[in-house]
Amino acid sequence: MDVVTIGETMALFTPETSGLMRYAHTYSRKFGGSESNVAIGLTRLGHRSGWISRIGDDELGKAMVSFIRGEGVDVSEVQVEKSAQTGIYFKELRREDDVRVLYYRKNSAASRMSKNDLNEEYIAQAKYLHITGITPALSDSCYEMLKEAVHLAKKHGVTVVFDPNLRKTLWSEEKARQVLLEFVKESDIVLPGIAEGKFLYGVDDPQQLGERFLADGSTTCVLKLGPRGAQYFTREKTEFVPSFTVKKVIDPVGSGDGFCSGFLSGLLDGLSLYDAVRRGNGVGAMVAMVNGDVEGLPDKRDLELFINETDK
Ligand code: KDG
Repeated sequence: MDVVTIGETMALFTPETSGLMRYAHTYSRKFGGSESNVAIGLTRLGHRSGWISRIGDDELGKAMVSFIRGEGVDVSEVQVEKSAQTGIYFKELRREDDVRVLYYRKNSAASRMSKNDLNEEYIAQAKYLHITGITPALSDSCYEMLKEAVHLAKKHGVTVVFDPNLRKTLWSEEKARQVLLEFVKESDIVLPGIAEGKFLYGVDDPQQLGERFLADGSTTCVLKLGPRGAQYFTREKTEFVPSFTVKKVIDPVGSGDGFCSGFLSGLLDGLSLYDAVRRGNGVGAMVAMVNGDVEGLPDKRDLELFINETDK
């Protein structure tokens, strides 16, 4: 396995019309979850990924696992929870530049994950463990599980990659700050956005943020700067990597996950950090141009065409 990831995925309903959701009558049903988005992004680019999770014993859960398995992700570590349901979420496309996410996930099947869901050997054989700040916000048992997953990864020399993915609606700001910083300190690579950096350290200057993340222990910090691109920081070097022109943003949700899969794909292929970040930028941009979290994720050929043809 190249990358193992852990987290909740939900059935995703999007109104077929834009505007306030109260006027929507028909919805499309897709699936989305930050961690499985990354896992799918990686298989599209030719890598091997596995996703650890729990689903409800229900039709949406079954369809979700079939879908993710169909994308080539290993789902052998997904458990079925009899006493809770698969979570769902809605993406309300209010206006072109205003997408809102609404969750119906409290006490969901995935929020019941616990340390018992972890198979040490499964984590040990991966090159990277990918985690996000969403999982510890789901429940105390998920928080404990994630800490244990990181402990197992470190024990076996697996590189820990952390995307803070701040979700303010899931927990209090104080708790979020404390727990996210705890995971930052345990991770080898961190992939924050500027807003998350500001939330954690109270500054929004990229250089200062990069230095703060490195001072807290990561060896690499890639700061996502939205449509501008991204800047990476190591102890030796920092470089800004510009993004690609996106003709029209259709749905930016999932772009950060696309970035992460592109970046990890670059590392797995032995690219320089600059080129790995550039690959991340390319995937992130392509995801934003398509409705859905994962529908815009490219295969390698599409990605190369996009990277070579855009901004020539
Ligand atoms: O990054 C995209 C995610 O926000 C989406 O898939 C839903 O995982 C999700 C979450 O918890 O917000």
